[in-house]
Amino acid sequence: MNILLWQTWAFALILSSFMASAATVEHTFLVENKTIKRLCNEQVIVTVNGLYPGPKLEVRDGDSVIVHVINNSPYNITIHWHGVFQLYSAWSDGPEYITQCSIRPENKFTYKFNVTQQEGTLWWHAHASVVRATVHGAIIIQPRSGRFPFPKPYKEVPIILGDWYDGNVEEIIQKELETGDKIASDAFTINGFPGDLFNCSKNQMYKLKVKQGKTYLFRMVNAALANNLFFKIADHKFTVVAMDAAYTEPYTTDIIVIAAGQSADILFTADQPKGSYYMAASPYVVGEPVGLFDNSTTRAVVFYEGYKKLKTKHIVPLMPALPLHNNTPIAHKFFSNITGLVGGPNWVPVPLEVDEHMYITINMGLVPCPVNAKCTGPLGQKFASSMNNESFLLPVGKGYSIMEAYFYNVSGIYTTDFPDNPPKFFDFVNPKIFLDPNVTFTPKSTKVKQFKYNSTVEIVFQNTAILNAQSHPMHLHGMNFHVLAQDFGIFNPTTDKLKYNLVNPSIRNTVAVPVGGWAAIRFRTNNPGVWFLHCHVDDHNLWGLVTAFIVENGPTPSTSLGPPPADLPKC
Ligand SMILES: *[C@@H]1O[C@H](CO)[C@@H](O)[C@H](O)[C@H]1NC(C)=O
Ligand SMILES: *[C@@H]1O[C@H](CO)[C@@H](O)[C@H](O)[C@H]1NC(C)=O
Ligand SMILES: *[C@@H]1O[C@H](CO)[C@@H](O)[C@H](O)[C@H]1NC(C)=O
Ligand SMILES: *[C@@H]1O[C@H](CO)[C@@H](O)[C@H](O)[C@H]1NC(C)=O
Ligand SMILES: *[C@@H]1O[C@H](CO)[C@@H](O)[C@H](O)[C@H]1NC(C)=O
Ligand SMILES: *[C@@H]1O[C@H](CO)[C@@H](O)[C@H](O)[C@H]1NC(C)=O
Ligand SMILES: *[C@@H]1O[C@H](CO)[C@@H](O)[C@H](O)[C@H]1NC(C)=O
Ligand SMILES: *[C@@H]1O[C@H](CO)[C@@H](O)[C@H](O)[C@H]1NC(C)=O
Ligand SMILES: *[C@@H]1O[C@H](CO)[C@@H](O)[C@H](O)[C@H]1NC(C)=O
Ligand SMILES: *[C@@H]1O[C@H](CO)[C@@H](O)[C@H](O)[C@H]1NC(C)=O
Ligand SMILES: [Cu+2]
Repeated sequence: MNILLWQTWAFALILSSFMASAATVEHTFLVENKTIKRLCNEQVIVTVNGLYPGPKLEVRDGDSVIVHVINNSPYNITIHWHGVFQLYSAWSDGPEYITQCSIRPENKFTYKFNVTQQEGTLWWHAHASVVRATVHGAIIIQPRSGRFPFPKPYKEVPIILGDWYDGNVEEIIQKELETGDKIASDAFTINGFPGDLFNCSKNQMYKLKVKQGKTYLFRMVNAALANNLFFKIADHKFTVVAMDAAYTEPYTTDIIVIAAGQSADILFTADQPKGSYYMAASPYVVGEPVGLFDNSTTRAVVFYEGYKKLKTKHIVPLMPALPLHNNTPIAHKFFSNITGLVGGPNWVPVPLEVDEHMYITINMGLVPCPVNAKCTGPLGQKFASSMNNESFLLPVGKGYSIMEAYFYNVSGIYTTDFPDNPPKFFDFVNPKIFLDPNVTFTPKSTKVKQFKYNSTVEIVFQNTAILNAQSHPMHLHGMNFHVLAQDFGIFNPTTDKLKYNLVNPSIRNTVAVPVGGWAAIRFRTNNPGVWFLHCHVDDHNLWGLVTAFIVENGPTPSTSLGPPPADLPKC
């Protein structure tokens, strides 16, 4: 072997052993007030380390993560690591009243977890009230090998989509909960900026400078509180390579549809003539009248290096044509066309034997306005939402989170009788049930479902048309699932099971259940703990469209949940 080759080989060896060893990534998240100006007003918002969007957390698969969260904000907060499995570390998952009580102002808590067999883009966000509106950021998990299952991109670019409320978002949502009504955001944002379609925002626009011919990897997150979004760049195409940090068969498209809570890894090649092009996002919403949702468009600019030299005149970027807000065929095509990368890194085959079947209806609905209160929701009542007609009540003021109550055998916090089926069957998707008083009112409860360790669970989520048919992005903590099929109408077990893709379905943590339709998912309960299941549209979540899955311990100490960390906040 000649000396040069040998050196190269030795260097490669050192590099690969360096690559293979797991590291500890440690950060401090200081949660604090910060005054920033968006639209035409200054607002005090809550940030992590003064940043909006928050700092990106970059790790490699296999790393240990330690994040010291110091709460100097005026609100109770927790942080959730959205999509991170939290294998055997459920105490670090974060949802308030589910796995922990919140970190009160002037208190702190240290989250500790390992990243295990995941690659791609996820995100972190506050998981108490609606603090996440401004407290969120990307989690980027690099492959431990340093190799992607696609050509190495020239650069990686976080694209965080969000929404903005022209006021104090906590107060706005509190008001919404009191009056029982719904309040829409005032703008969407790309990397924190609403863009030049808004007053006072001409200079508040994200700009991405690209080199012609190069390929960029977009680390995209939909962090908006309440909306699914369409995303386009004029004259360009994308190749989706992962969703929710699970690799997909490369999928080429000129539009991205990203539901609230979802994340995506997207290749973007600057293959057009040197110029400037808008990137833009607008809502995908069905079944809601304008006023109840934000129908605005946010935009940013992709600017080719060297373009200014060619053209000295005022530059007007090309604008992509976005679909109308209710274009369901585009959303359905995108979601149903994505398939998993069989045999790729961390691919998991679909479990074929099912132990537990659940059929879960997703309902909007009402609860009665409290006596002496004035409610401005439909029929003068309050909005509520439910699954199988159980509208979830967090165990506020009871002294324990659900997981602490489970771990310490404390009774009176929750019950384990969340139903496997809806209490009554009717024409779920018929628009005539819009305000049918027989079915619109829903009871409140704190019902969860308990599973044996390592059960295979199949859930069919069924959207209904009560109060209006919408697309709900359902998010499960702690475990990814395969999306077997999704379609419109009422799920028919005989005919619709034939549509299941058991070969290469996409693996996700959040599924957008089609409007007036259903989605079937399957997963294995391989992670002991208490796992939140909820709609990622925050008002639906706060109105009760949530439950939790308790996964029992496995047979050995190493497959069991340990005791809570000593610094876990007390209620
Ligand atoms: C943060 O801002 C809120 C809302 O403006 C205010 O009520 C609170 O006093 C501020 N807290 C701190 C610690 O600055
Ligand atoms: C992370 O993995 C290491 C090595 O397997 C283990 O010792 C440690 O307890 C794990 N940490 C957490 C928080 O699960
Ligand atoms: C911008 O300001 C003008 C004048 O105050 C107002 O008429 C218009 O509605 C505003 N546009 C937006 C998008 O807020
Ligand atoms: C939403 O805005 C678009 C223009 O951006 C408009 O064409 C459409 O009619 C609006 N939708 C509604 C329901 O007003
Ligand atoms: C992609 O979507 C279109 C339109 O919904 C559908 O006709 C086609 O079968 C889908 N392809 C795949 C591979 O799912
Ligand atoms: C809770 O109850 C289970 C089953 O009865 C028991 O194994 C466990 O030790 C109890 N845990 C505590 C903390 O008392
Ligand atoms: C509600 O009750 C009325 C009267 O009993 C009945 O006609 C109607 O079909 C019921 N609606 C549903 C959705 O069950
Ligand atoms: C939900 O429960 C309430 C109270 O029992 C009942 O009136 C209503 O019909 C149920 N709704 C549905 C959708 O099952
Ligand atoms: C989980 O169940 C599957 C299928 O029954 C089995 O192959 C696997 O070994 C089990 N895993 C554990 C950790 O028990
Ligand atoms: C903050 O948390 C504490 C303890 O859980 C609770 O007593 C208090 O009501 C919470 N505050 C708010 C505003 O939710
Ligand atoms: Cu929802």
